[in-house]
Amino acid sequence: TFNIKINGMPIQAPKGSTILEAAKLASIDIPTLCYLKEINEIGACRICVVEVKGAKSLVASCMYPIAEGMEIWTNTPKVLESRKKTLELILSDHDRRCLSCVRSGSCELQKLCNDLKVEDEGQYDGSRNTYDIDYSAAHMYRDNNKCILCRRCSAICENIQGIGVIGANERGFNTVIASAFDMGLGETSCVSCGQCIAVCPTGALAEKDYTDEVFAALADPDKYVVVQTAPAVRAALGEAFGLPIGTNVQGKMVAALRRLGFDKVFDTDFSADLTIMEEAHELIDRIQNNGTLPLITSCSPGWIKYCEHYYPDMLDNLSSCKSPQQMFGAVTKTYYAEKMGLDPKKIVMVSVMPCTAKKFEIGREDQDAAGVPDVDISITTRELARMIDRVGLNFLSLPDEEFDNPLGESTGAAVIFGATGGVMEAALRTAVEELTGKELPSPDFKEVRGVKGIKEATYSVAGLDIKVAVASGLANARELLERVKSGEAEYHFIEIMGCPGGCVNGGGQPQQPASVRNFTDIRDIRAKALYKQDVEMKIRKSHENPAIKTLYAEYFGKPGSHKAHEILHTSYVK
Ligand code: HC1
Repeated sequence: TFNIKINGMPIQAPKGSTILEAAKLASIDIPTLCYLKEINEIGACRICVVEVKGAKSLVASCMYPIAEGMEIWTNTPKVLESRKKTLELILSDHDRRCLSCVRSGSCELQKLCNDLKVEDEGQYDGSRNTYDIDYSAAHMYRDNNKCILCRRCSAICENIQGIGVIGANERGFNTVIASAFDMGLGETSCVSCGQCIAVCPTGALAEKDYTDEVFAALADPDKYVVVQTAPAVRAALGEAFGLPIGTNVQGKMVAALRRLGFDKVFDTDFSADLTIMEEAHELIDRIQNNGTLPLITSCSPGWIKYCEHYYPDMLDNLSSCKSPQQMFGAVTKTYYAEKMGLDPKKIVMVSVMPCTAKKFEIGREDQDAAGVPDVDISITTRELARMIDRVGLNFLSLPDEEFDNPLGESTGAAVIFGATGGVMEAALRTAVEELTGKELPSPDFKEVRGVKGIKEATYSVAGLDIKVAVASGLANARELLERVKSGEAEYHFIEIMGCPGGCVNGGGQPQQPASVRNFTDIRDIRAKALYKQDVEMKIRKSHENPAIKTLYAEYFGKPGSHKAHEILHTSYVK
């Protein structure tokens, strides 16, 4: 450790710490704007400046390493004035219609302006850049009038997702974050993961909001409006209402949806179990019948689009299973509609997802088992939070309620889908029992858990070494796929999730500011909420879900049947 002084107070901090990190140890939050740990470490915005004894000018604390005996001041008039001036300069070229902004209340720029006592937003008004809003993508819009050029979005797109469809064009005052040749985002090979939205500090990037369409459906007496909620939503929705990260709010979420007026409140976890039935069957079939291996999971639509764009030669490796979101819609509009005597055309299937790519997925081809789209509207966790606020539901004081049945019944295997490695573990719980014909001594496959970008394991099952790998985040996916293509690694089964850490860290989850993200692994904490629920559930294997057993007995026959293929499987675009 080094001995340093911050604001005259002696502290010790580990060697290699930055001033920002050392200050945190002394309970001082130095404000940041561009800096995002391991994602955007460019020291450019100058909000985090501090004084260091002996340094000629203020230094950027996010990048500046501490040294033995260093003396630092984080709160002098010079420091505070500098930060304030930086904010005033940002505001001089910023759309300041904050009241109607989607990020009002969660905007990091707004909070900094308040904290640093910016009183005159127009202090440095002069020339302004104005931009058309880019609505070309299916899942989001880009409003450069609210962009502060922090580059978090382009950094996560390039460094973490390995895609790089947005970046800085032009120079100086004309600098603008855009795609190559100023194409609309919808014309690029953007995969709709929404990670750029998750890290944007302002309202420059946001999902397309479909809450009005949901309210309209709910108000229409001719429509039967069914909602499904993804595994990861329950692990993060509470954050939008001030609850600690990692609070599982399943019960209150169900209560809120019921009070919003949905006719049925169901759970995507049900169809996650169904996915496992189909995918485990597909895996065993490919292993036993020399099918294309490795089999790769197909539930993450960002990953699917990435595979179509960047690895078209591996499309045969993809599972043909629709994602649980889509299977849910397909089962609702076929089996459930028939059972309940409902006209599928009158059912409005709404999904609540941690994901922005799900908005794109609902419009894909071959996702219409009943002749109408399997899913009609997909909203993010954030949009659901907005709906709850709009109708004045006091989320925190709602009771805990249960999902409706039968499509609300699920298992521990399904709920862990929301974390990286969860689909793999759920599939193994079923596939191994199927292959051995014996009950597993424990349903846990802990080797595939955790936030590491690439995980590998080998399991000896019925005389066969089954090799598996799990990747999350698309740069990690690329690394893994390159190893497979070069022959350096061989697997039977691979799980890929588009977002780093899996759906818990999806692009549609409540945004956490840099002040939290830089010091907390939100992926890990949210995932823990799901693994905790798994352990607490009575049934932890998909093939033991009684509602799934009934569904096969009454409708599909067995996994991989002709009818299952027609309704639950899909195809990809080469
Ligand atoms: Fe996911 Fe999935 S786990 S993709 O991460 O397979 O979005 O949560 O709903 O469809 O079940 C997301 C989460 C989600 C699907 C499931």
